[in-house]
Amino acid sequence: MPHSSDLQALAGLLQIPQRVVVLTGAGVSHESGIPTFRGSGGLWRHYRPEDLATPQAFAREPELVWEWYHWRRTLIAQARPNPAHHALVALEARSPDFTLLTQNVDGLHALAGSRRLIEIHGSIWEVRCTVCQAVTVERRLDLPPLPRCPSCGGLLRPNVVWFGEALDAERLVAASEAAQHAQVMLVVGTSAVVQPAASFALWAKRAGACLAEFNLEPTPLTRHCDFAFHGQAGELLPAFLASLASRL
Ligand code: BV8
Ligand code: ZN
Repeated sequence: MPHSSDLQALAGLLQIPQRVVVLTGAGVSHESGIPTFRGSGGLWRHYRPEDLATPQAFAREPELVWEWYHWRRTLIAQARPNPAHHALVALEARSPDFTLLTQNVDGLHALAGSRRLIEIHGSIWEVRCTVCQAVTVERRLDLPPLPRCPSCGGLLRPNVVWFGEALDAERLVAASEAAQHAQVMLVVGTSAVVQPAASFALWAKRAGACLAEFNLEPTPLTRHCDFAFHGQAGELLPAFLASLASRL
């Protein structure tokens, strides 16, 4: 479908309060210095996320998978929210009915101040015991190569959703509910290949939402969008908020 790249027109839509849902991916953290999963300069050595972010990889080589997460945790610990994260906090502040769905596990949306936030793939700052299932926040960067549960000695894993694993049922229901009731849905910095996250945008569209993509490059979602803005989220989103403010 032909889509508009008229930021003013999209801003016009939000003059009356709407149910706004935003779906973000790794692209929104890219300008904070965190590599994306599939873009150029991809995530780590010659591995694909689908090779490492799986229960099978963890069962086979827990040291390698933890080495990847130790590397990412150290990188993310030095990262700060960028203008894209801050623009989404400002959008939440002016939207009475707002939900931010993120595929990112880096915690930067929460750090920026987003509150109506669902981290659908979990958090790199939480660990879960593979034996007693205890979940704890763990921010230390000097963990042993294979961290152990303090209460039962079981092997700890990052408390994130790996490929082949189901999303947390509560979060999945909340996310799909929000998507299906959205009147405007923004999709920011995602290649829209990972499921079921990418489908949230299609469910919103099918339920009548206006769909707007903010991404560096076209994605499989672009053709379903009413608006598509191609560029850096850290520039596009503040410009979008500025056009909203100029209409007050
Ligand atoms: C499940 C957490 C079933 C770990 C991640 C159809 C239906 C259901 C499932 C499937 C299906 N088809 C395939 C599947 C299986 C699989 C899947 O989706 N595979 C893909 C590869 C095809 N899905 C699953 O396994 C999911 N589970 O379905 O379970 C089930 C049900 C019941 C019982 C048992 C099982 C679980 C998927 C979750 C996987 N976990 N992460 C971790 O992070 O360590 S996914 C991983 O990819 C990250 O979370 C990441 O966020 C996510 C998506 O990637 P993106 O965020 O989009 O990042 P990417 O690099 O790809 O793209 C960045 C984009 O930003 C690019 O377009 C780039 O151009 C743009 N960009 C870059 N810089 C900027 C920018 N844009 C703007 N500004 C910039 N500056
Ligand atoms: Zn335990």
